[in-house]
Amino acid sequence: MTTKTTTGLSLSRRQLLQGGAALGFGAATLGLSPAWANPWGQSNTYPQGAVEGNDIALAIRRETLAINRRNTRPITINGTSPGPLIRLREGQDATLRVTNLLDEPTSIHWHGLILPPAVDGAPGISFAGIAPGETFTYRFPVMQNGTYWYHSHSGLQEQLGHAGPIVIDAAEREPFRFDREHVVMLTDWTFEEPATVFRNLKTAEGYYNFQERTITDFLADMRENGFRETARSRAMWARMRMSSRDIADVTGSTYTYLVNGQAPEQNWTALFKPGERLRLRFINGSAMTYFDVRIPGLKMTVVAADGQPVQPVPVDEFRIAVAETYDVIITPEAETAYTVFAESMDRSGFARATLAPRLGMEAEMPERRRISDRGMEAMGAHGGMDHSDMAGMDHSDMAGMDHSDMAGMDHSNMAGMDHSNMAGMDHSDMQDDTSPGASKGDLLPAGTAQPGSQYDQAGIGIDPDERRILVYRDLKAFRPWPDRREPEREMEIHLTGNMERYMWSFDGKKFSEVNGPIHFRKDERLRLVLVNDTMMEHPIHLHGMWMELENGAGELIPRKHTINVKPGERVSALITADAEGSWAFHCHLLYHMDAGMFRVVKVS
Ligand SMILES: [Cu+2]
Repeated sequence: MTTKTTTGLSLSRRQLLQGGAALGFGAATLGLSPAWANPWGQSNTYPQGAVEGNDIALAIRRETLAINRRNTRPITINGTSPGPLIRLREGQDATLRVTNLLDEPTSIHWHGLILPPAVDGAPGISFAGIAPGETFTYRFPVMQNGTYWYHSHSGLQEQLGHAGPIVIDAAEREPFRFDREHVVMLTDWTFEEPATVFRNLKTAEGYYNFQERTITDFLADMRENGFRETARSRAMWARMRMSSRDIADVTGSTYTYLVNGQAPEQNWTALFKPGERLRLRFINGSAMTYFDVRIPGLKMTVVAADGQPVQPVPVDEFRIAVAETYDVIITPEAETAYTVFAESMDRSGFARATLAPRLGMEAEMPERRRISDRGMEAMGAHGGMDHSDMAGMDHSDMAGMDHSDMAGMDHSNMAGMDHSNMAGMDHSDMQDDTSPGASKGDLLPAGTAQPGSQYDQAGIGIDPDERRILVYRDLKAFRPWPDRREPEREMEIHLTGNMERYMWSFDGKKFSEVNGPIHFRKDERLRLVLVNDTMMEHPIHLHGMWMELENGAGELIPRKHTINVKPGERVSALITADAEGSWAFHCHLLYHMDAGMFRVVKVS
């Protein structure tokens, strides 16, 4: 038995640890396993403990635990939720034995890891799932390094806390230095059963959206924009049967936002010595929540995205889509506390932690920002496009719309967009359900930013003039990735949905309605174009292969496992289809995936 486990503590001991003593430097002094130390002698604090070694055992069960000091029944991994940090080493062979102690099937997907399809962990694709009472052994070579995470790929289990962080230590020195590191895993917890949340979403549009505009908002708008403008803008949204506040479909009205399993009042605290370079490994392990992350008083330097090293980008704030990871370096110089503040994108709540030189210190929390409205920019990329996919919308009203209304609106998002290309686009291939997209004669050169993108925008509710905010345009690979071929063909997939009936799909078809997989030819280089025909963000995740985001970085094109597509946006990614087998491809918003925004990609 080579597994070293730091989670095998009695509950009282663990509670003691969570209470504070071990949150910072304590791990070593309390005699915990050296699992904390990585090859360069840095330490990592993560309150749920770590497992490492060549043979790791994980037990999945549902049990009573306190979350935000209230007893509830999450799914735990080795007794904690979120689960322990799994610490691997680039170049090792990993063996992970997962025992299902639930009364239903389960699974673990290793999010962002490149591995054989049989151990990818998406049930019904190349793996049957793990039956109750069964132990499934995942064995794979670890061929990469960086910050990743794991989660259930069965039903809605991820919403019950069946997730945890993965850190893979690099075989060689990484291209940035740091003295100490901390995992910051963000999740959204609800005391409701996930099935109830899903039912609520299906039966009542906007069920969790308690931030509908009020008469007070109306009066405030009127003062700002005048009566005509305000009335028209509201009438327009009403005609489109959408609320400009449908920014998140599940909100702080049911969610408690957690950092490493701790609610804002519990204030998870990580320690530092002034002058140290700290590496924070941010993981968005939420089911549904995008976060805007900042540490008031500190500049953050983004050094990795989705586990992959990028050219350093100094920022004041970054938005992290569901399932993304970002590594940042900070250097707190002062003997003072700092707040790590992660506001949910819709502003309905926040997660919070503290960085401090000593336990018990606290910094002020920044002022909460106002919820923002989705303006017409959400409709931006749709100029000239076929809206027939958007079944729930009545476009007849829009035809009659007085577009002079739009004059007063903020078109800045649209400025970078070239609509001329889109008008001439051929949408005929959208009708084909099994092979969206077809070979096209004139492909734009690889690495250039494609039209319709908003890579220089952070997205709704975030003001780029206020502070320096990370945008996709900033992401440049630390060094060029090996396959620099031009794409041989282009495949276009539309992200589609019907908000009223809570149906989410690709190319207008739910997963249950499609006949077969999307086909990639083995070893082909292809361009995947994602067009978001909906009013919501979708973080799109491809298993088994990287997606290289065509954000204009030329040969330093960055690669990602999850790409956020903003409302109305068109993004493109290059893929080297080198991973033979069947792979999941889906929106990483849990309820969108479950509703049908899911496909199988077959590489053969
Ligand atoms: Cu989605």
